[in-house]
Amino acid sequence: MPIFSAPREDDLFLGSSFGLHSYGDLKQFERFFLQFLFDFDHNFEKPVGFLAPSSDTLIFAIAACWNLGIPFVSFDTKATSTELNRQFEQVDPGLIFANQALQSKIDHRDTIDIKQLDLTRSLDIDVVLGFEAKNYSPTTEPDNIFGYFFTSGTTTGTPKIVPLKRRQMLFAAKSSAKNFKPRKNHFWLLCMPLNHIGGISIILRSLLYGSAIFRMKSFHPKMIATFLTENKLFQAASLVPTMLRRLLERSDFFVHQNFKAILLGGGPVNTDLIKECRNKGIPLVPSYGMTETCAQIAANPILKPSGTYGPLKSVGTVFEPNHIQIRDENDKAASINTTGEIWIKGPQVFDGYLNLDNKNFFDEDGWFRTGDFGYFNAKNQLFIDSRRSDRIVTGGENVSPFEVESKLNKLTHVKEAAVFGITDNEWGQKVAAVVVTKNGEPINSASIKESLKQSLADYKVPKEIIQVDTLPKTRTDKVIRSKLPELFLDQAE
Ligand code: S0N
Ligand code: MG
Ligand code: MG
Repeated sequence: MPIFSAPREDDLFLGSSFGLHSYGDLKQFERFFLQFLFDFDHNFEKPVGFLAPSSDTLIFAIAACWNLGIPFVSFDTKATSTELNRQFEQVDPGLIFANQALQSKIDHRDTIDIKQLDLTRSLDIDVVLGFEAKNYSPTTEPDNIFGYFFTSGTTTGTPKIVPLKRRQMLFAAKSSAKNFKPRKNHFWLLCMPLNHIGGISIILRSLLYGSAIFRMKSFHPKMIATFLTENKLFQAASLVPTMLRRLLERSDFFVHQNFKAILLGGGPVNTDLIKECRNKGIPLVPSYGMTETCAQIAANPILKPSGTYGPLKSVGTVFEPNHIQIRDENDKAASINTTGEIWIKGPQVFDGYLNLDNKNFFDEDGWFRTGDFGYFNAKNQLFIDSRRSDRIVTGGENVSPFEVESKLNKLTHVKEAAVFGITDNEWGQKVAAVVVTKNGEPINSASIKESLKQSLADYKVPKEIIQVDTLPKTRTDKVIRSKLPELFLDQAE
């Protein structure tokens, strides 16, 4: 059943060149999808895999997985063949639906061209936008896995896998909806890739609340500026800080008076960007969250027209009944306005990484240790001071320095290497490496980068490679990563 018919052309810039697509009947798609899985003998004990850029088909397939209770795993299309094949080993998808251009990255596994699920083949399309809102009960298979997500690695550089359960996702979607109140017929802009929780949770919110998704194939600042400024149907957008910066660089970027919020997440944000939004009347909602918490777990409130802004640097208050505890170095609760490590517990927090000893990540009372540092003020507003030094956040992507180091160390002329993040205007942080070569042989940065690109997604490849004589180390011969920026920053470009 269509929920509402297509908006008029002058309401929305209809036309395929704008990346606006119509949605058909999800129920019909679900039957088609399920039949497909049976025909291909999918082993329902295993997740369904997707390796494809954002598309309507992928959105429908993920929505169908939720409705049918089938776990899925969506892989990073930017990952190299080496990375992907290792990830396939780790999660073992039963079937992989892949975009044709990406199939060559997959070794020894059956793949199906995702085009075969194409809506135009499976659906008799009536132009409809959005899903039918459905009140999902948290008691529907609450402990089943919704999906598996990859996050940056362990000390060995292998990515960690976060299994997220249906009840956790449901809780997270409901928490964020209390703030956003997504409504039918309103668009949520989806311009993030569909392998991270930030993009995928838009689909779930839409399924729950019937808000429509306006999907863009890739991040296109000019188009987004036009849409959000001129179109009254847009209500929300999820962005990472790099995307927001690119939008603010445009003099024509404003938002329509109906527009409610840009949900900003995926990494620290420069306060200049927040100030600029405030000056331009762009409602920005900085938040704090991660894959392990099914997206945001704290966020600023959506500002009412008469409201006053909260503190510039705060990521808002925690979504109840989740809890955040700030602990000092003795593991005791830190006092107000005192920085300590952030621990989290609550219904939208995951239960542990797949196939890892989770004792390192949870305490005996079930609190999850984030590795991030921050504090609360007297009004329970959360501030993030510093993110963990074993994770670089670049353009919203998490990079494990260990993973990059392990690849650098494999290069024949490299004696040892250390990888760290440098503050950067465009990316928030950019990946940098310091390298000690055998016999002090001079390095060729371009060729090192080229070699690394064979095995690492390009956003992980250091943008700066600095040759040094020695690395700062502890007495037990461990590199002191936190010292790297201060020691080598002036040698970076
Ligand atoms: C920022 C993006 C769009 C940049 O990609 P772009 O411009 O398309 O790059 P390319 O054209 O592919 O490449 C051009 C050059 O730029 C380099 N490059 C690309 N990306 C990066 C990067 N991230 N860092 C560093 N360099 C990058 C390429 O290497 C290439 O260089 P050369 O030519 O030298 O090879 C893109 O990166 C992007 O889409 N980022 C977002 C990813 C994302 O979704 N992150 C969110 C992850 N976090 C979460 O999901 C949890 C938080 C969360 O849930 C959330 C997050 C945001 C908003 C809301 C929420 C929520 O709580 O709901
Ligand atoms: Mg691009
Ligand atoms: Mg590239």
